Amino acid sequence: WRSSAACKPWQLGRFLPCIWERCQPPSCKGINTTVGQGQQVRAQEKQVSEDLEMPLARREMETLFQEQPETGNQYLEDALLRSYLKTHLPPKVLEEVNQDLERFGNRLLTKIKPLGWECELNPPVFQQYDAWGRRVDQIVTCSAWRRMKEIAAEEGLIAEAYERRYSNWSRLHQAVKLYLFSSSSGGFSCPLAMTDGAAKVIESLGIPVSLKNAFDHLTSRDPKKFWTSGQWMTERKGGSDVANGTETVARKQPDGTYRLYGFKWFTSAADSDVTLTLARVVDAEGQWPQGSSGLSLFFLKVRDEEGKLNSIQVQRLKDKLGTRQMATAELWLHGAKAELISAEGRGVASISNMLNITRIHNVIGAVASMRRMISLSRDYARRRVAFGKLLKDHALHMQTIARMEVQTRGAFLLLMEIVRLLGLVETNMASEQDQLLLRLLIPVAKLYTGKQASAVVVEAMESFGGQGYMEDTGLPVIVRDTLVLSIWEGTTNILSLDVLRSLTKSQGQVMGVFLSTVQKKLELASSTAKLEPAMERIRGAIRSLVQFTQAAGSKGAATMELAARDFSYTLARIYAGTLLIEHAARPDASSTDISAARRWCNQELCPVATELENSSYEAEEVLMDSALVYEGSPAGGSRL
Ligand code: UCC
Repeated sequence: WRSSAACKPWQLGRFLPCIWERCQPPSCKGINTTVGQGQQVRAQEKQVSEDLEMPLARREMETLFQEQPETGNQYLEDALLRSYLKTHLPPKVLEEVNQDLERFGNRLLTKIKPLGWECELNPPVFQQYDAWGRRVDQIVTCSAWRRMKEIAAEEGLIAEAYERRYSNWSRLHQAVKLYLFSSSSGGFSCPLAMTDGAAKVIESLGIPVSLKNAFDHLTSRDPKKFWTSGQWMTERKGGSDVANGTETVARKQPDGTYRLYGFKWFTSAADSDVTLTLARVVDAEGQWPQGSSGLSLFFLKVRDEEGKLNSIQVQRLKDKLGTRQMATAELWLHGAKAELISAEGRGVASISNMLNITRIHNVIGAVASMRRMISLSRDYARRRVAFGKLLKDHALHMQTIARMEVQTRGAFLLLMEIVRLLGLVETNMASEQDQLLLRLLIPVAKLYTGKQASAVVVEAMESFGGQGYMEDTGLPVIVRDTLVLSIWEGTTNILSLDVLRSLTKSQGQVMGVFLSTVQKKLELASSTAKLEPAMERIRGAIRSLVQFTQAAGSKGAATMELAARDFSYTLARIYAGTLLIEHAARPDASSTDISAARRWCNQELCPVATELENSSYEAEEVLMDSALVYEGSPAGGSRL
């Protein structure tokens, strides 16, 4: 290692690989050194560092290390969250919730975040056979994952919503805790989403006697008692068209229970204790009904009292792009014992109660990942110097982060609005309008925030330069885990069609409620002059939206289906803009609140009207869509 003519790699770039090998200090080659050798090596290293022949590049490396971005107590650092709670919560509730969240923020920082990283480093492993050849189908999870389950119970991450100690604000309190938990949870947010959904289904059934025990476990604060639930919907034919894709059948048993036979292709958090799933009940002739009205909802325990699987075999774990901390499996049901919990043929309608909850959790995950990336990005900008100054002093860099911030603020307020409404519904304080609005806003928010989050986290990753692309920074994990949000729990198009379903089901009433709610919120904000330009843009978008609905109404269902995505985006942008205006009209609003509202409203608020004007929903354009897609494809000729 002594500097010598033969050992100066920087002068011998061409021969670097072989010479560099010879020049490594012994310890670098994995050879242990004795104490004496160690001293010698240190002296030699000193000499090297003083070597005036050391090239500039090498010397600079000594100071090139970047400072790691860090965040503190997430709750204390989230200005929008705190101002929202201060504005909406009654003082007594605010005092207690504030204390709880500050404490939880500290626990997240010091205890939970490291566990989340451990979950990432130790993904679940599938052990199919034991050492003696017996089939065991064990999904082995790490201790940090199991600890997350205990923490979820201790923190009441499900219980909080069902105990209702803060009446209609309990749901919001729970959602805020889940929002803070999400990015540190090591993927444990996923089983919590489904657990919440299962508890909701059971509660909406009136907590039947047979499910009372399960409900108590799912909503328990006792780590020893707490259960998580899965949601087994997706089969081999796909996850969107549940009505035609479900092949699992249910055979009634003499004791009134059922045995399920089928193959579940995509079961998230397969280590859960219980699950809800769909199947077709076999009749006396051995036939089973097809389509949506042939589906019924079942509850089952994954294992029996002795820990043996309930006639279930695990085929394999899924090899996913992200959410690798969480076991997603393919499962064979070979007569799994289950309880029918919906009316026969009402499976989809019943499981919708679960879907609406898990879709809200999806929104929570989307907003949380945007917030996390921006927090890291803004901290990094305070530390990293480039072109002679800190990143935060580069106006273009700040503009980029500020644009992400505005997106995140709009998404956050959408989330708060939904959980506020849900809290009212769950405590029988909601009007019929509130219920309709909630039904509409859940798919709107799910589809819109899923897309926003994907865009924001990728943009935020770029703000770290090459470091953002490095696995060991943890940033790619956030990106990967976020990308699933626009896919699971219903893709963007499926959710857009669900928006239309809510319109049809209510015979258009949801639109009336949407428009009148926006109008009311704007009226309340009208005294704030600085918000007038933003309000005028919302009013203009509403006029265009009304014109669109009138025009589309005369064109029929096919046009509406083609416009579904643009229509849903329009609703999301108008409603989030209105919420930002409402928040900025508070007496103690800041200039940044006003700016966020103004900037949000400066984007195109009614894309569906623009696309209608562009004739995008006309028959010729539909043909052209296919022509564009299939040009040059061997299938093109036959398709066109
Ligand atoms: O399982 C998965 C991954 C789990 C991971 C969860 C973690 C997430 C948390 C993230 C945290 C970070 S992914 C698999 C998820 N699968 C889906 O989301 C399914 C997607 N497909 C759909 O949503 C479809 O639109 C279906 C299945 C709902 C379509 O089924 P149908 O049978 O064709 O629909 P119908 O016939 O229109 O509706 C049947 C009934 C109707 O009620 P009735 O009969 O009274 O008129 C509908 O109004 O169901 C009602 N319904 C709803 N009601 C349908 N959807 C809803 C809804 N969203 N809300 C209320």
